[in-house]
Amino acid sequence: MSNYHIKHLEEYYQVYRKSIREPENFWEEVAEEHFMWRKKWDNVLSWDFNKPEVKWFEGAKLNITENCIDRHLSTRGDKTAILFEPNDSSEPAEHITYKQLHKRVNKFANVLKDKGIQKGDRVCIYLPMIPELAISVLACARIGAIHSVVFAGFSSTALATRINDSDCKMVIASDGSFRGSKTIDLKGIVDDALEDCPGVNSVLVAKRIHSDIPMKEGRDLWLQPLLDAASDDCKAEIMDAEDPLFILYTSGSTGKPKGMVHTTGGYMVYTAYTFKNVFQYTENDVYWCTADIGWITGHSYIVYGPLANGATSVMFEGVPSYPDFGRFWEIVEKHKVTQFYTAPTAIRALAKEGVGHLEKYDLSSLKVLGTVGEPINEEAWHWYDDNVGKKKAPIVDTWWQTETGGIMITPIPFVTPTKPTYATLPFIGIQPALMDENGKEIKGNQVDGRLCIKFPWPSMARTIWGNHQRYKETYFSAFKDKYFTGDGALRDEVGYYRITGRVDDVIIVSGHNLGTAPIEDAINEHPAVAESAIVGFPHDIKGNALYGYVILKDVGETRDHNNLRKEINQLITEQIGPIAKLDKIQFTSGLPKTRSGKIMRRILRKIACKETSNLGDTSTLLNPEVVQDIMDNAL
Ligand code: 7RM
Repeated sequence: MSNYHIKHLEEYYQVYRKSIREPENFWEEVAEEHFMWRKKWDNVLSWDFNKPEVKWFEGAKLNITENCIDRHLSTRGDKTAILFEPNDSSEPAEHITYKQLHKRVNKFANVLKDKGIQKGDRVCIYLPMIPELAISVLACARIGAIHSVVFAGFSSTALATRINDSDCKMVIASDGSFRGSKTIDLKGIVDDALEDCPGVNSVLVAKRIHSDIPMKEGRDLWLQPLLDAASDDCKAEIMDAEDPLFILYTSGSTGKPKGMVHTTGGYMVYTAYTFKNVFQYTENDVYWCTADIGWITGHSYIVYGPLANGATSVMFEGVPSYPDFGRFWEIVEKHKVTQFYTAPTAIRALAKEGVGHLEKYDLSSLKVLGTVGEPINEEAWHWYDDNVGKKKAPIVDTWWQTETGGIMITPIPFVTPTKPTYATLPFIGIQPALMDENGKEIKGNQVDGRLCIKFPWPSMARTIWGNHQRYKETYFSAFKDKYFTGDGALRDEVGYYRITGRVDDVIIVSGHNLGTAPIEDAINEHPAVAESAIVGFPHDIKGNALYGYVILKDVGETRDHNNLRKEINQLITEQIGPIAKLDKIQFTSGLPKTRSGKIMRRILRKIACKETSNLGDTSTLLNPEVVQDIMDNAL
């Protein structure tokens, strides 16, 4: 029996059982049969969630780019690997074949080497969704450099924090980017960030918008002439399975962003295996994930997972609304897209525009639809199913995290019967558990609790860069011997899971995970602000929007409140990015606090959500009188 491609529900249960009973044998077989190793492992798995330490395929040697590129050259050399669709629909799409990708990655890798980048060095990539982004990621992997991609919508302050945290030597950027009708001065943002980054000694700049930008002598270099001069032959660095492949930052509820570290062998095996099954990918399919490579979804399911399977992966530079809300469907028709993977926030935004845009295009190529990033509400699920998939393309609601590296709970299309708003069943090898507040596992069905994972899977993050203690505290301390996801979930009568959202303070706005702490930090920098707290409240399109409670320093502050609101949002834009702007700002005289001084966000959340009939236990409040005041003045 081939375990690699699951085609029936019976087979799913059979393979799932095997993956739980004999995880090592199971993953060893998958790894052995479907990948290219320079040397096989000495040991499949060793683990200890208490330390915590997890190692998969220890002792094995490989290079992930040989698996994603070289091994396809003889069979798929002229097949499109990356299909680049530009922001402007009148600019032609670019089909990059596996052979061309091989050459371009090798050239880029040689440029990196020539500029002094060595195995283990960190390279920050701050690029829009242009081919150079995927190519630079792979070029780093080719030479064993650790890439740290920072989403090119982050501000200079956010970029600088990430560059410094992982001590990046180099930044790869572009002169600017196109986003719909706008152009963005990315290089200017990089220049600002680098004022505070003494460790960066070179910046490679790709030309995208052809703007006349300042280049700093001795630091900044145009990329293209270097690529032109470089050899297209670069031997792949042989890596250990547990060598770091990349760092990707994710924001938490407190403190600075966490640099999640993913390693090479297990990440490759799991992203490739999930990609094949969750999208039922077959040889002539054209797969499109609309995420940005700046997020984990792009790393795992635009670059590594698809390329490891020799797939054609679409990379779209633009936005769903430009030149109009038909753009996604135009692209589906033009490239005959077979699998389409997007986020609930995009689905809601498209649904709001009606079906007129859809009707203009032929979507009959679509076989599988995917969603990821936040819980999908029932209305959006049905809109997607009825109008995009015409009830013929199953929806895979895929639950996973930056930390998990790959998809964890999901239907397998044509295999698992779907159910609106349910991510359904654990993927092969995944052992979920629901826990109660006392740390006991809740068995049986029709229950809800905190979602944990009981056993390691190959693509789990191994640590937080530079802070293993925080890794332990954040993920392995709430529940003994379990990985805690931070999400709540319920399990229905047949064992299907529905993810109900974060139980901590991360708020997901338009699919972006925003920690409350850094946003509050930005607000508090305003000279008139004393203190602030932000919470999420439901929003039709964004899923959640941000509501800020702000205490002004001077009670008699006479300045116009609307001006203050603008200034606060301006500060947030500068420090974090426009995505974190507040939709509502309420000025208040106090915040509900516990005796130990912690803000009771639960109460603020209820007020923001207009659910004030039952505020829950307020007995630990230091200042109950402010609650009524906040309710009376709620927006
Ligand atoms: C892939 C990604 C992770 C958080 C996660 C959840 C939420 C993601 C779903 C979902 C309900 C889903 N990585 N989440 N997918 N909630 N249903 N299908 O999004 O690190 O950026 O976010 O996103 O809360 O913990 S992430």
